[in-house]
Amino acid sequence: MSAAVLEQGEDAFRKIFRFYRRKNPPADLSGVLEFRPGESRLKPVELRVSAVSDQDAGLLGLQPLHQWSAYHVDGYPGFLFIVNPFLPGWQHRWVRQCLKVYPRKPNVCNLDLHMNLDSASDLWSSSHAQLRNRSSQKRSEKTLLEKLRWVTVGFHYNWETKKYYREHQSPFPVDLAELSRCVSLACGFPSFKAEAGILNYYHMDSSLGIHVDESELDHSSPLLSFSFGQSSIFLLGGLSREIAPTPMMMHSGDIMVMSGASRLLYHAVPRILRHPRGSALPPCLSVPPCNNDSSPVIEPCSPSDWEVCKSYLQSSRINMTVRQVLEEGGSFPEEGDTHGREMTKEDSYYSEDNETQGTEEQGLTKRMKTEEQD
Ligand SMILES: O=C(O)CCC(=O)C(=O)O
Ligand SMILES: [Mn+2]
Repeated sequence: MSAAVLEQGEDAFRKIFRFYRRKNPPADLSGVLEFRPGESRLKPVELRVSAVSDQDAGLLGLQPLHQWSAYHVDGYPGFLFIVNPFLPGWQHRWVRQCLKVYPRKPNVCNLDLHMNLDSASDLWSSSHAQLRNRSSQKRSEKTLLEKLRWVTVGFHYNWETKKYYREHQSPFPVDLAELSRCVSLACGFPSFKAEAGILNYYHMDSSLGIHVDESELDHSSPLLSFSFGQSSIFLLGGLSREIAPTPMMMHSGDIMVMSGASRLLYHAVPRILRHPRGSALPPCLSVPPCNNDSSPVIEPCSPSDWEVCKSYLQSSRINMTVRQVLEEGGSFPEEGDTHGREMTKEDSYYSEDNETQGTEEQGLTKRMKTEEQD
């Protein structure tokens, strides 16, 4: 049955979500939009190519802006898709940051609840040897890194209250802020400020539930999304779940920008797709990491770090979303009983003495499922 047959109905989004999440028999992917020239639903976008110098783009591992391919999709004003603009060998550096650096304290991750801070602070050291030596055939116990589901940086999203709090923040990573600044300048959002990041770590059975990102206080700023590793299907819907979503293919290195009329659209990731022919990784990740060019912005990925990342990515996808939370010059509201007050230990979903394990899990499972459910 093609996805088009399922378009009508009360919750058209859910039907299509289930259609693409199905593994057996595998869903027909012929209706999934691929971002390539000649596709009738796409319109090439003129980026602000002079907004970022070739040199500054290069320091982030990005091609000169005039070489990027970016598209609008018919029917989704404000939605922009940039086809992998990374230089060969440079996605590797971002993947390493996602696995080795961003999960460290003071950033927050799903594992904080289940372990003491010492081991949580070093997921990489506890996992790298096992990952590096793993043969792809062998089933072995999951490393901590493979149990990582999300990391938050900057203003930490609270999964329970679905809010951000002034008092619950850690520094936003400088390299990721620079990458976000470059993309937002290229797309015509010069005042965008990277204030909160949610990193999602997916494995082959993971999916991300149907949702709208509306917790940010400023919806006039775009939401940026960066994907690495295995490909996935992304469903972009409308302002209501009754509107059937468009399935889109996201590959490693692709960037999406949700802005304007598309900023508050329903969306979801029903399926991660293993790279088909031969190699376990897509060609852009099958090259060695670029280590001969130094960058003051992003640390290199050594060949031995890449061995670990490579093993991880054989069955994983990483997505980083970057958001501006406050409007320009704005602050958190002072009213209400949760906004604006000092955060107590009980408010923090990773504190040890509250009952938030359940609530954190609820928030997480609602958003991200790792088994075939529903
Ligand atoms: O993984 C993705 O592509 C989407 C992530 C997302 O929608 C989110 O983090 O809000
Ligand atoms: Mn989202």
